[in-house]
Amino acid sequence: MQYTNPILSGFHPDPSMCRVGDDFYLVTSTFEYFPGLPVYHSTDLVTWEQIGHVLTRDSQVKLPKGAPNCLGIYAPTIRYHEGVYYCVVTNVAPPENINFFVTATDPAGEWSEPIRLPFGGIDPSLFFDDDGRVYYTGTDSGVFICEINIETGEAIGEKNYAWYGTGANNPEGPHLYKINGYYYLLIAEGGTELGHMSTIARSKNVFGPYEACPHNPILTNRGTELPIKAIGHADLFTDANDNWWAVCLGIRPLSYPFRHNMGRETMLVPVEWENGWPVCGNNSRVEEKISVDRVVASQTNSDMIINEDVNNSADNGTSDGAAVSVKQWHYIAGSDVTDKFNTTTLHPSWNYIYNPTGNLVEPTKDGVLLHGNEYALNEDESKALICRRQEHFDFSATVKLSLQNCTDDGETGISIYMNPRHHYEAALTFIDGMCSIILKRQIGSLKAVEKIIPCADNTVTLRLEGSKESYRFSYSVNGEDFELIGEGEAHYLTTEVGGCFTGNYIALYAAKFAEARVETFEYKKK
Ligand code: 6LW
Repeated sequence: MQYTNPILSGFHPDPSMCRVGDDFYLVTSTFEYFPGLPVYHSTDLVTWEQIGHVLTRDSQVKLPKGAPNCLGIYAPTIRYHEGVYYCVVTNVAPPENINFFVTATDPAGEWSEPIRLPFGGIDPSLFFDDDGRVYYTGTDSGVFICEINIETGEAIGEKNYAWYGTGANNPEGPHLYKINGYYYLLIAEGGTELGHMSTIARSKNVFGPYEACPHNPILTNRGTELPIKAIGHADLFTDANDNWWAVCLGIRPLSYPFRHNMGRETMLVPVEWENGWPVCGNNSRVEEKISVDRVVASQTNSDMIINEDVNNSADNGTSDGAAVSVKQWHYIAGSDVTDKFNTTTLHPSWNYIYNPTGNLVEPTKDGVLLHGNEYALNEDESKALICRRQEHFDFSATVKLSLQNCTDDGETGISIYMNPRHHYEAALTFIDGMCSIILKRQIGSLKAVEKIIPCADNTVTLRLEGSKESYRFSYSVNGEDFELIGEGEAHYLTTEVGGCFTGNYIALYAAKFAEARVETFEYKKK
């Protein structure tokens, strides 16, 4: 088997995996984006199909405002036990951290209402022991383990601080496993930046004492020349042929000095066992190109579609209006997308920032209507905005939109968006009664309108192109011939400059009471 890391490119941090038969299910953190926690399915570990989201309703989660601080939905864990999928997660919503789990019999959804857990901190995980007991692991002042009642979420007994790691900062992200009679506690250490790593310890007793692996860290790329950096926050699992694997996060910097714009991405690492300890990747290193003598699935030609009657809305933005199959409705991560916006549901790769409120975004059979509210793009509020991850360094994103109604500072456009304080956009607006295309950039407190181009028509096609060096904006009035509007440096829209735990999104928006209609959108990797 040969594959290339990341297996999920763009903003997909803190991966957690479970397998049922030949089917792998993976979830990643989403912070302020809604719906929360995309669920990906694969049978080969390389092609990942988004089959839904875990957190789709206000009754499950209320995302706190506060970007660009790191709030909202952190580090989930997905597990399967006796016919039920469990997803446990933290909503970092000051003044409290709400830890809860939801369940589903089909990982595509719907997932249940939350069951609240009596713990603070972050990075929850569940472990179902073979004697029927269930243990919660989490992180506050250290990594702790506590038995819980899985029906009610209540703690049974005390929290036990099990292991503080090997001495690096931020021991966190624990996952507990039982393998050949030992409890293994896998954690992340070193912080989620360049010093990131995974370490492991084991014990015959669930509450310890835990003995550290003699070759910790079992996963890290710190201090190496390898192109993937900041490897850590891993989850171990097996395939149906009993091969061991880990998923973990890592970053791909744009250049030196190391800055990354696509957030933390999901990597896949083969794992072998030696003397009762896991050996991950190439002696704990994670490479981009991996070739391993393994067969993942127990059967060939397994069907990617796991539930034919889910998402009966074969009401797919990618269709030409003809009936489409469930398979088309689903989204293969990292693939090109053409969205004609001719349905009343949005393609699953679109997100909102925060829980959607009111009727700011209205998908119709004739385009998505964006009803701008009083807020500008740089305000930390719910806005008339839909966005999708930047999944490749080199891409083009093309949108046809029309500005239908607008007050003085209203606008509609396409943005490359890290957070409310860091974004570049090309937009349509009215200036002195004249429709105009503008190029705006904001980097922290620096804000500029860099270009104003009068435009005879209120319908225009805007194109955003990304590369490791720059984001370029161009426009077309006939949809074919494009003229450059301007460009901005990629490295100012990076986590190291102005971000936190997320990666860049491509956003379509209307702001300051502008009314707009988005007709088509196309994302292509180059
Ligand atoms: C997560 C922590 C981490 O809770 O980053 O990389 C935090 N590891 O475990 C946010 O993703």
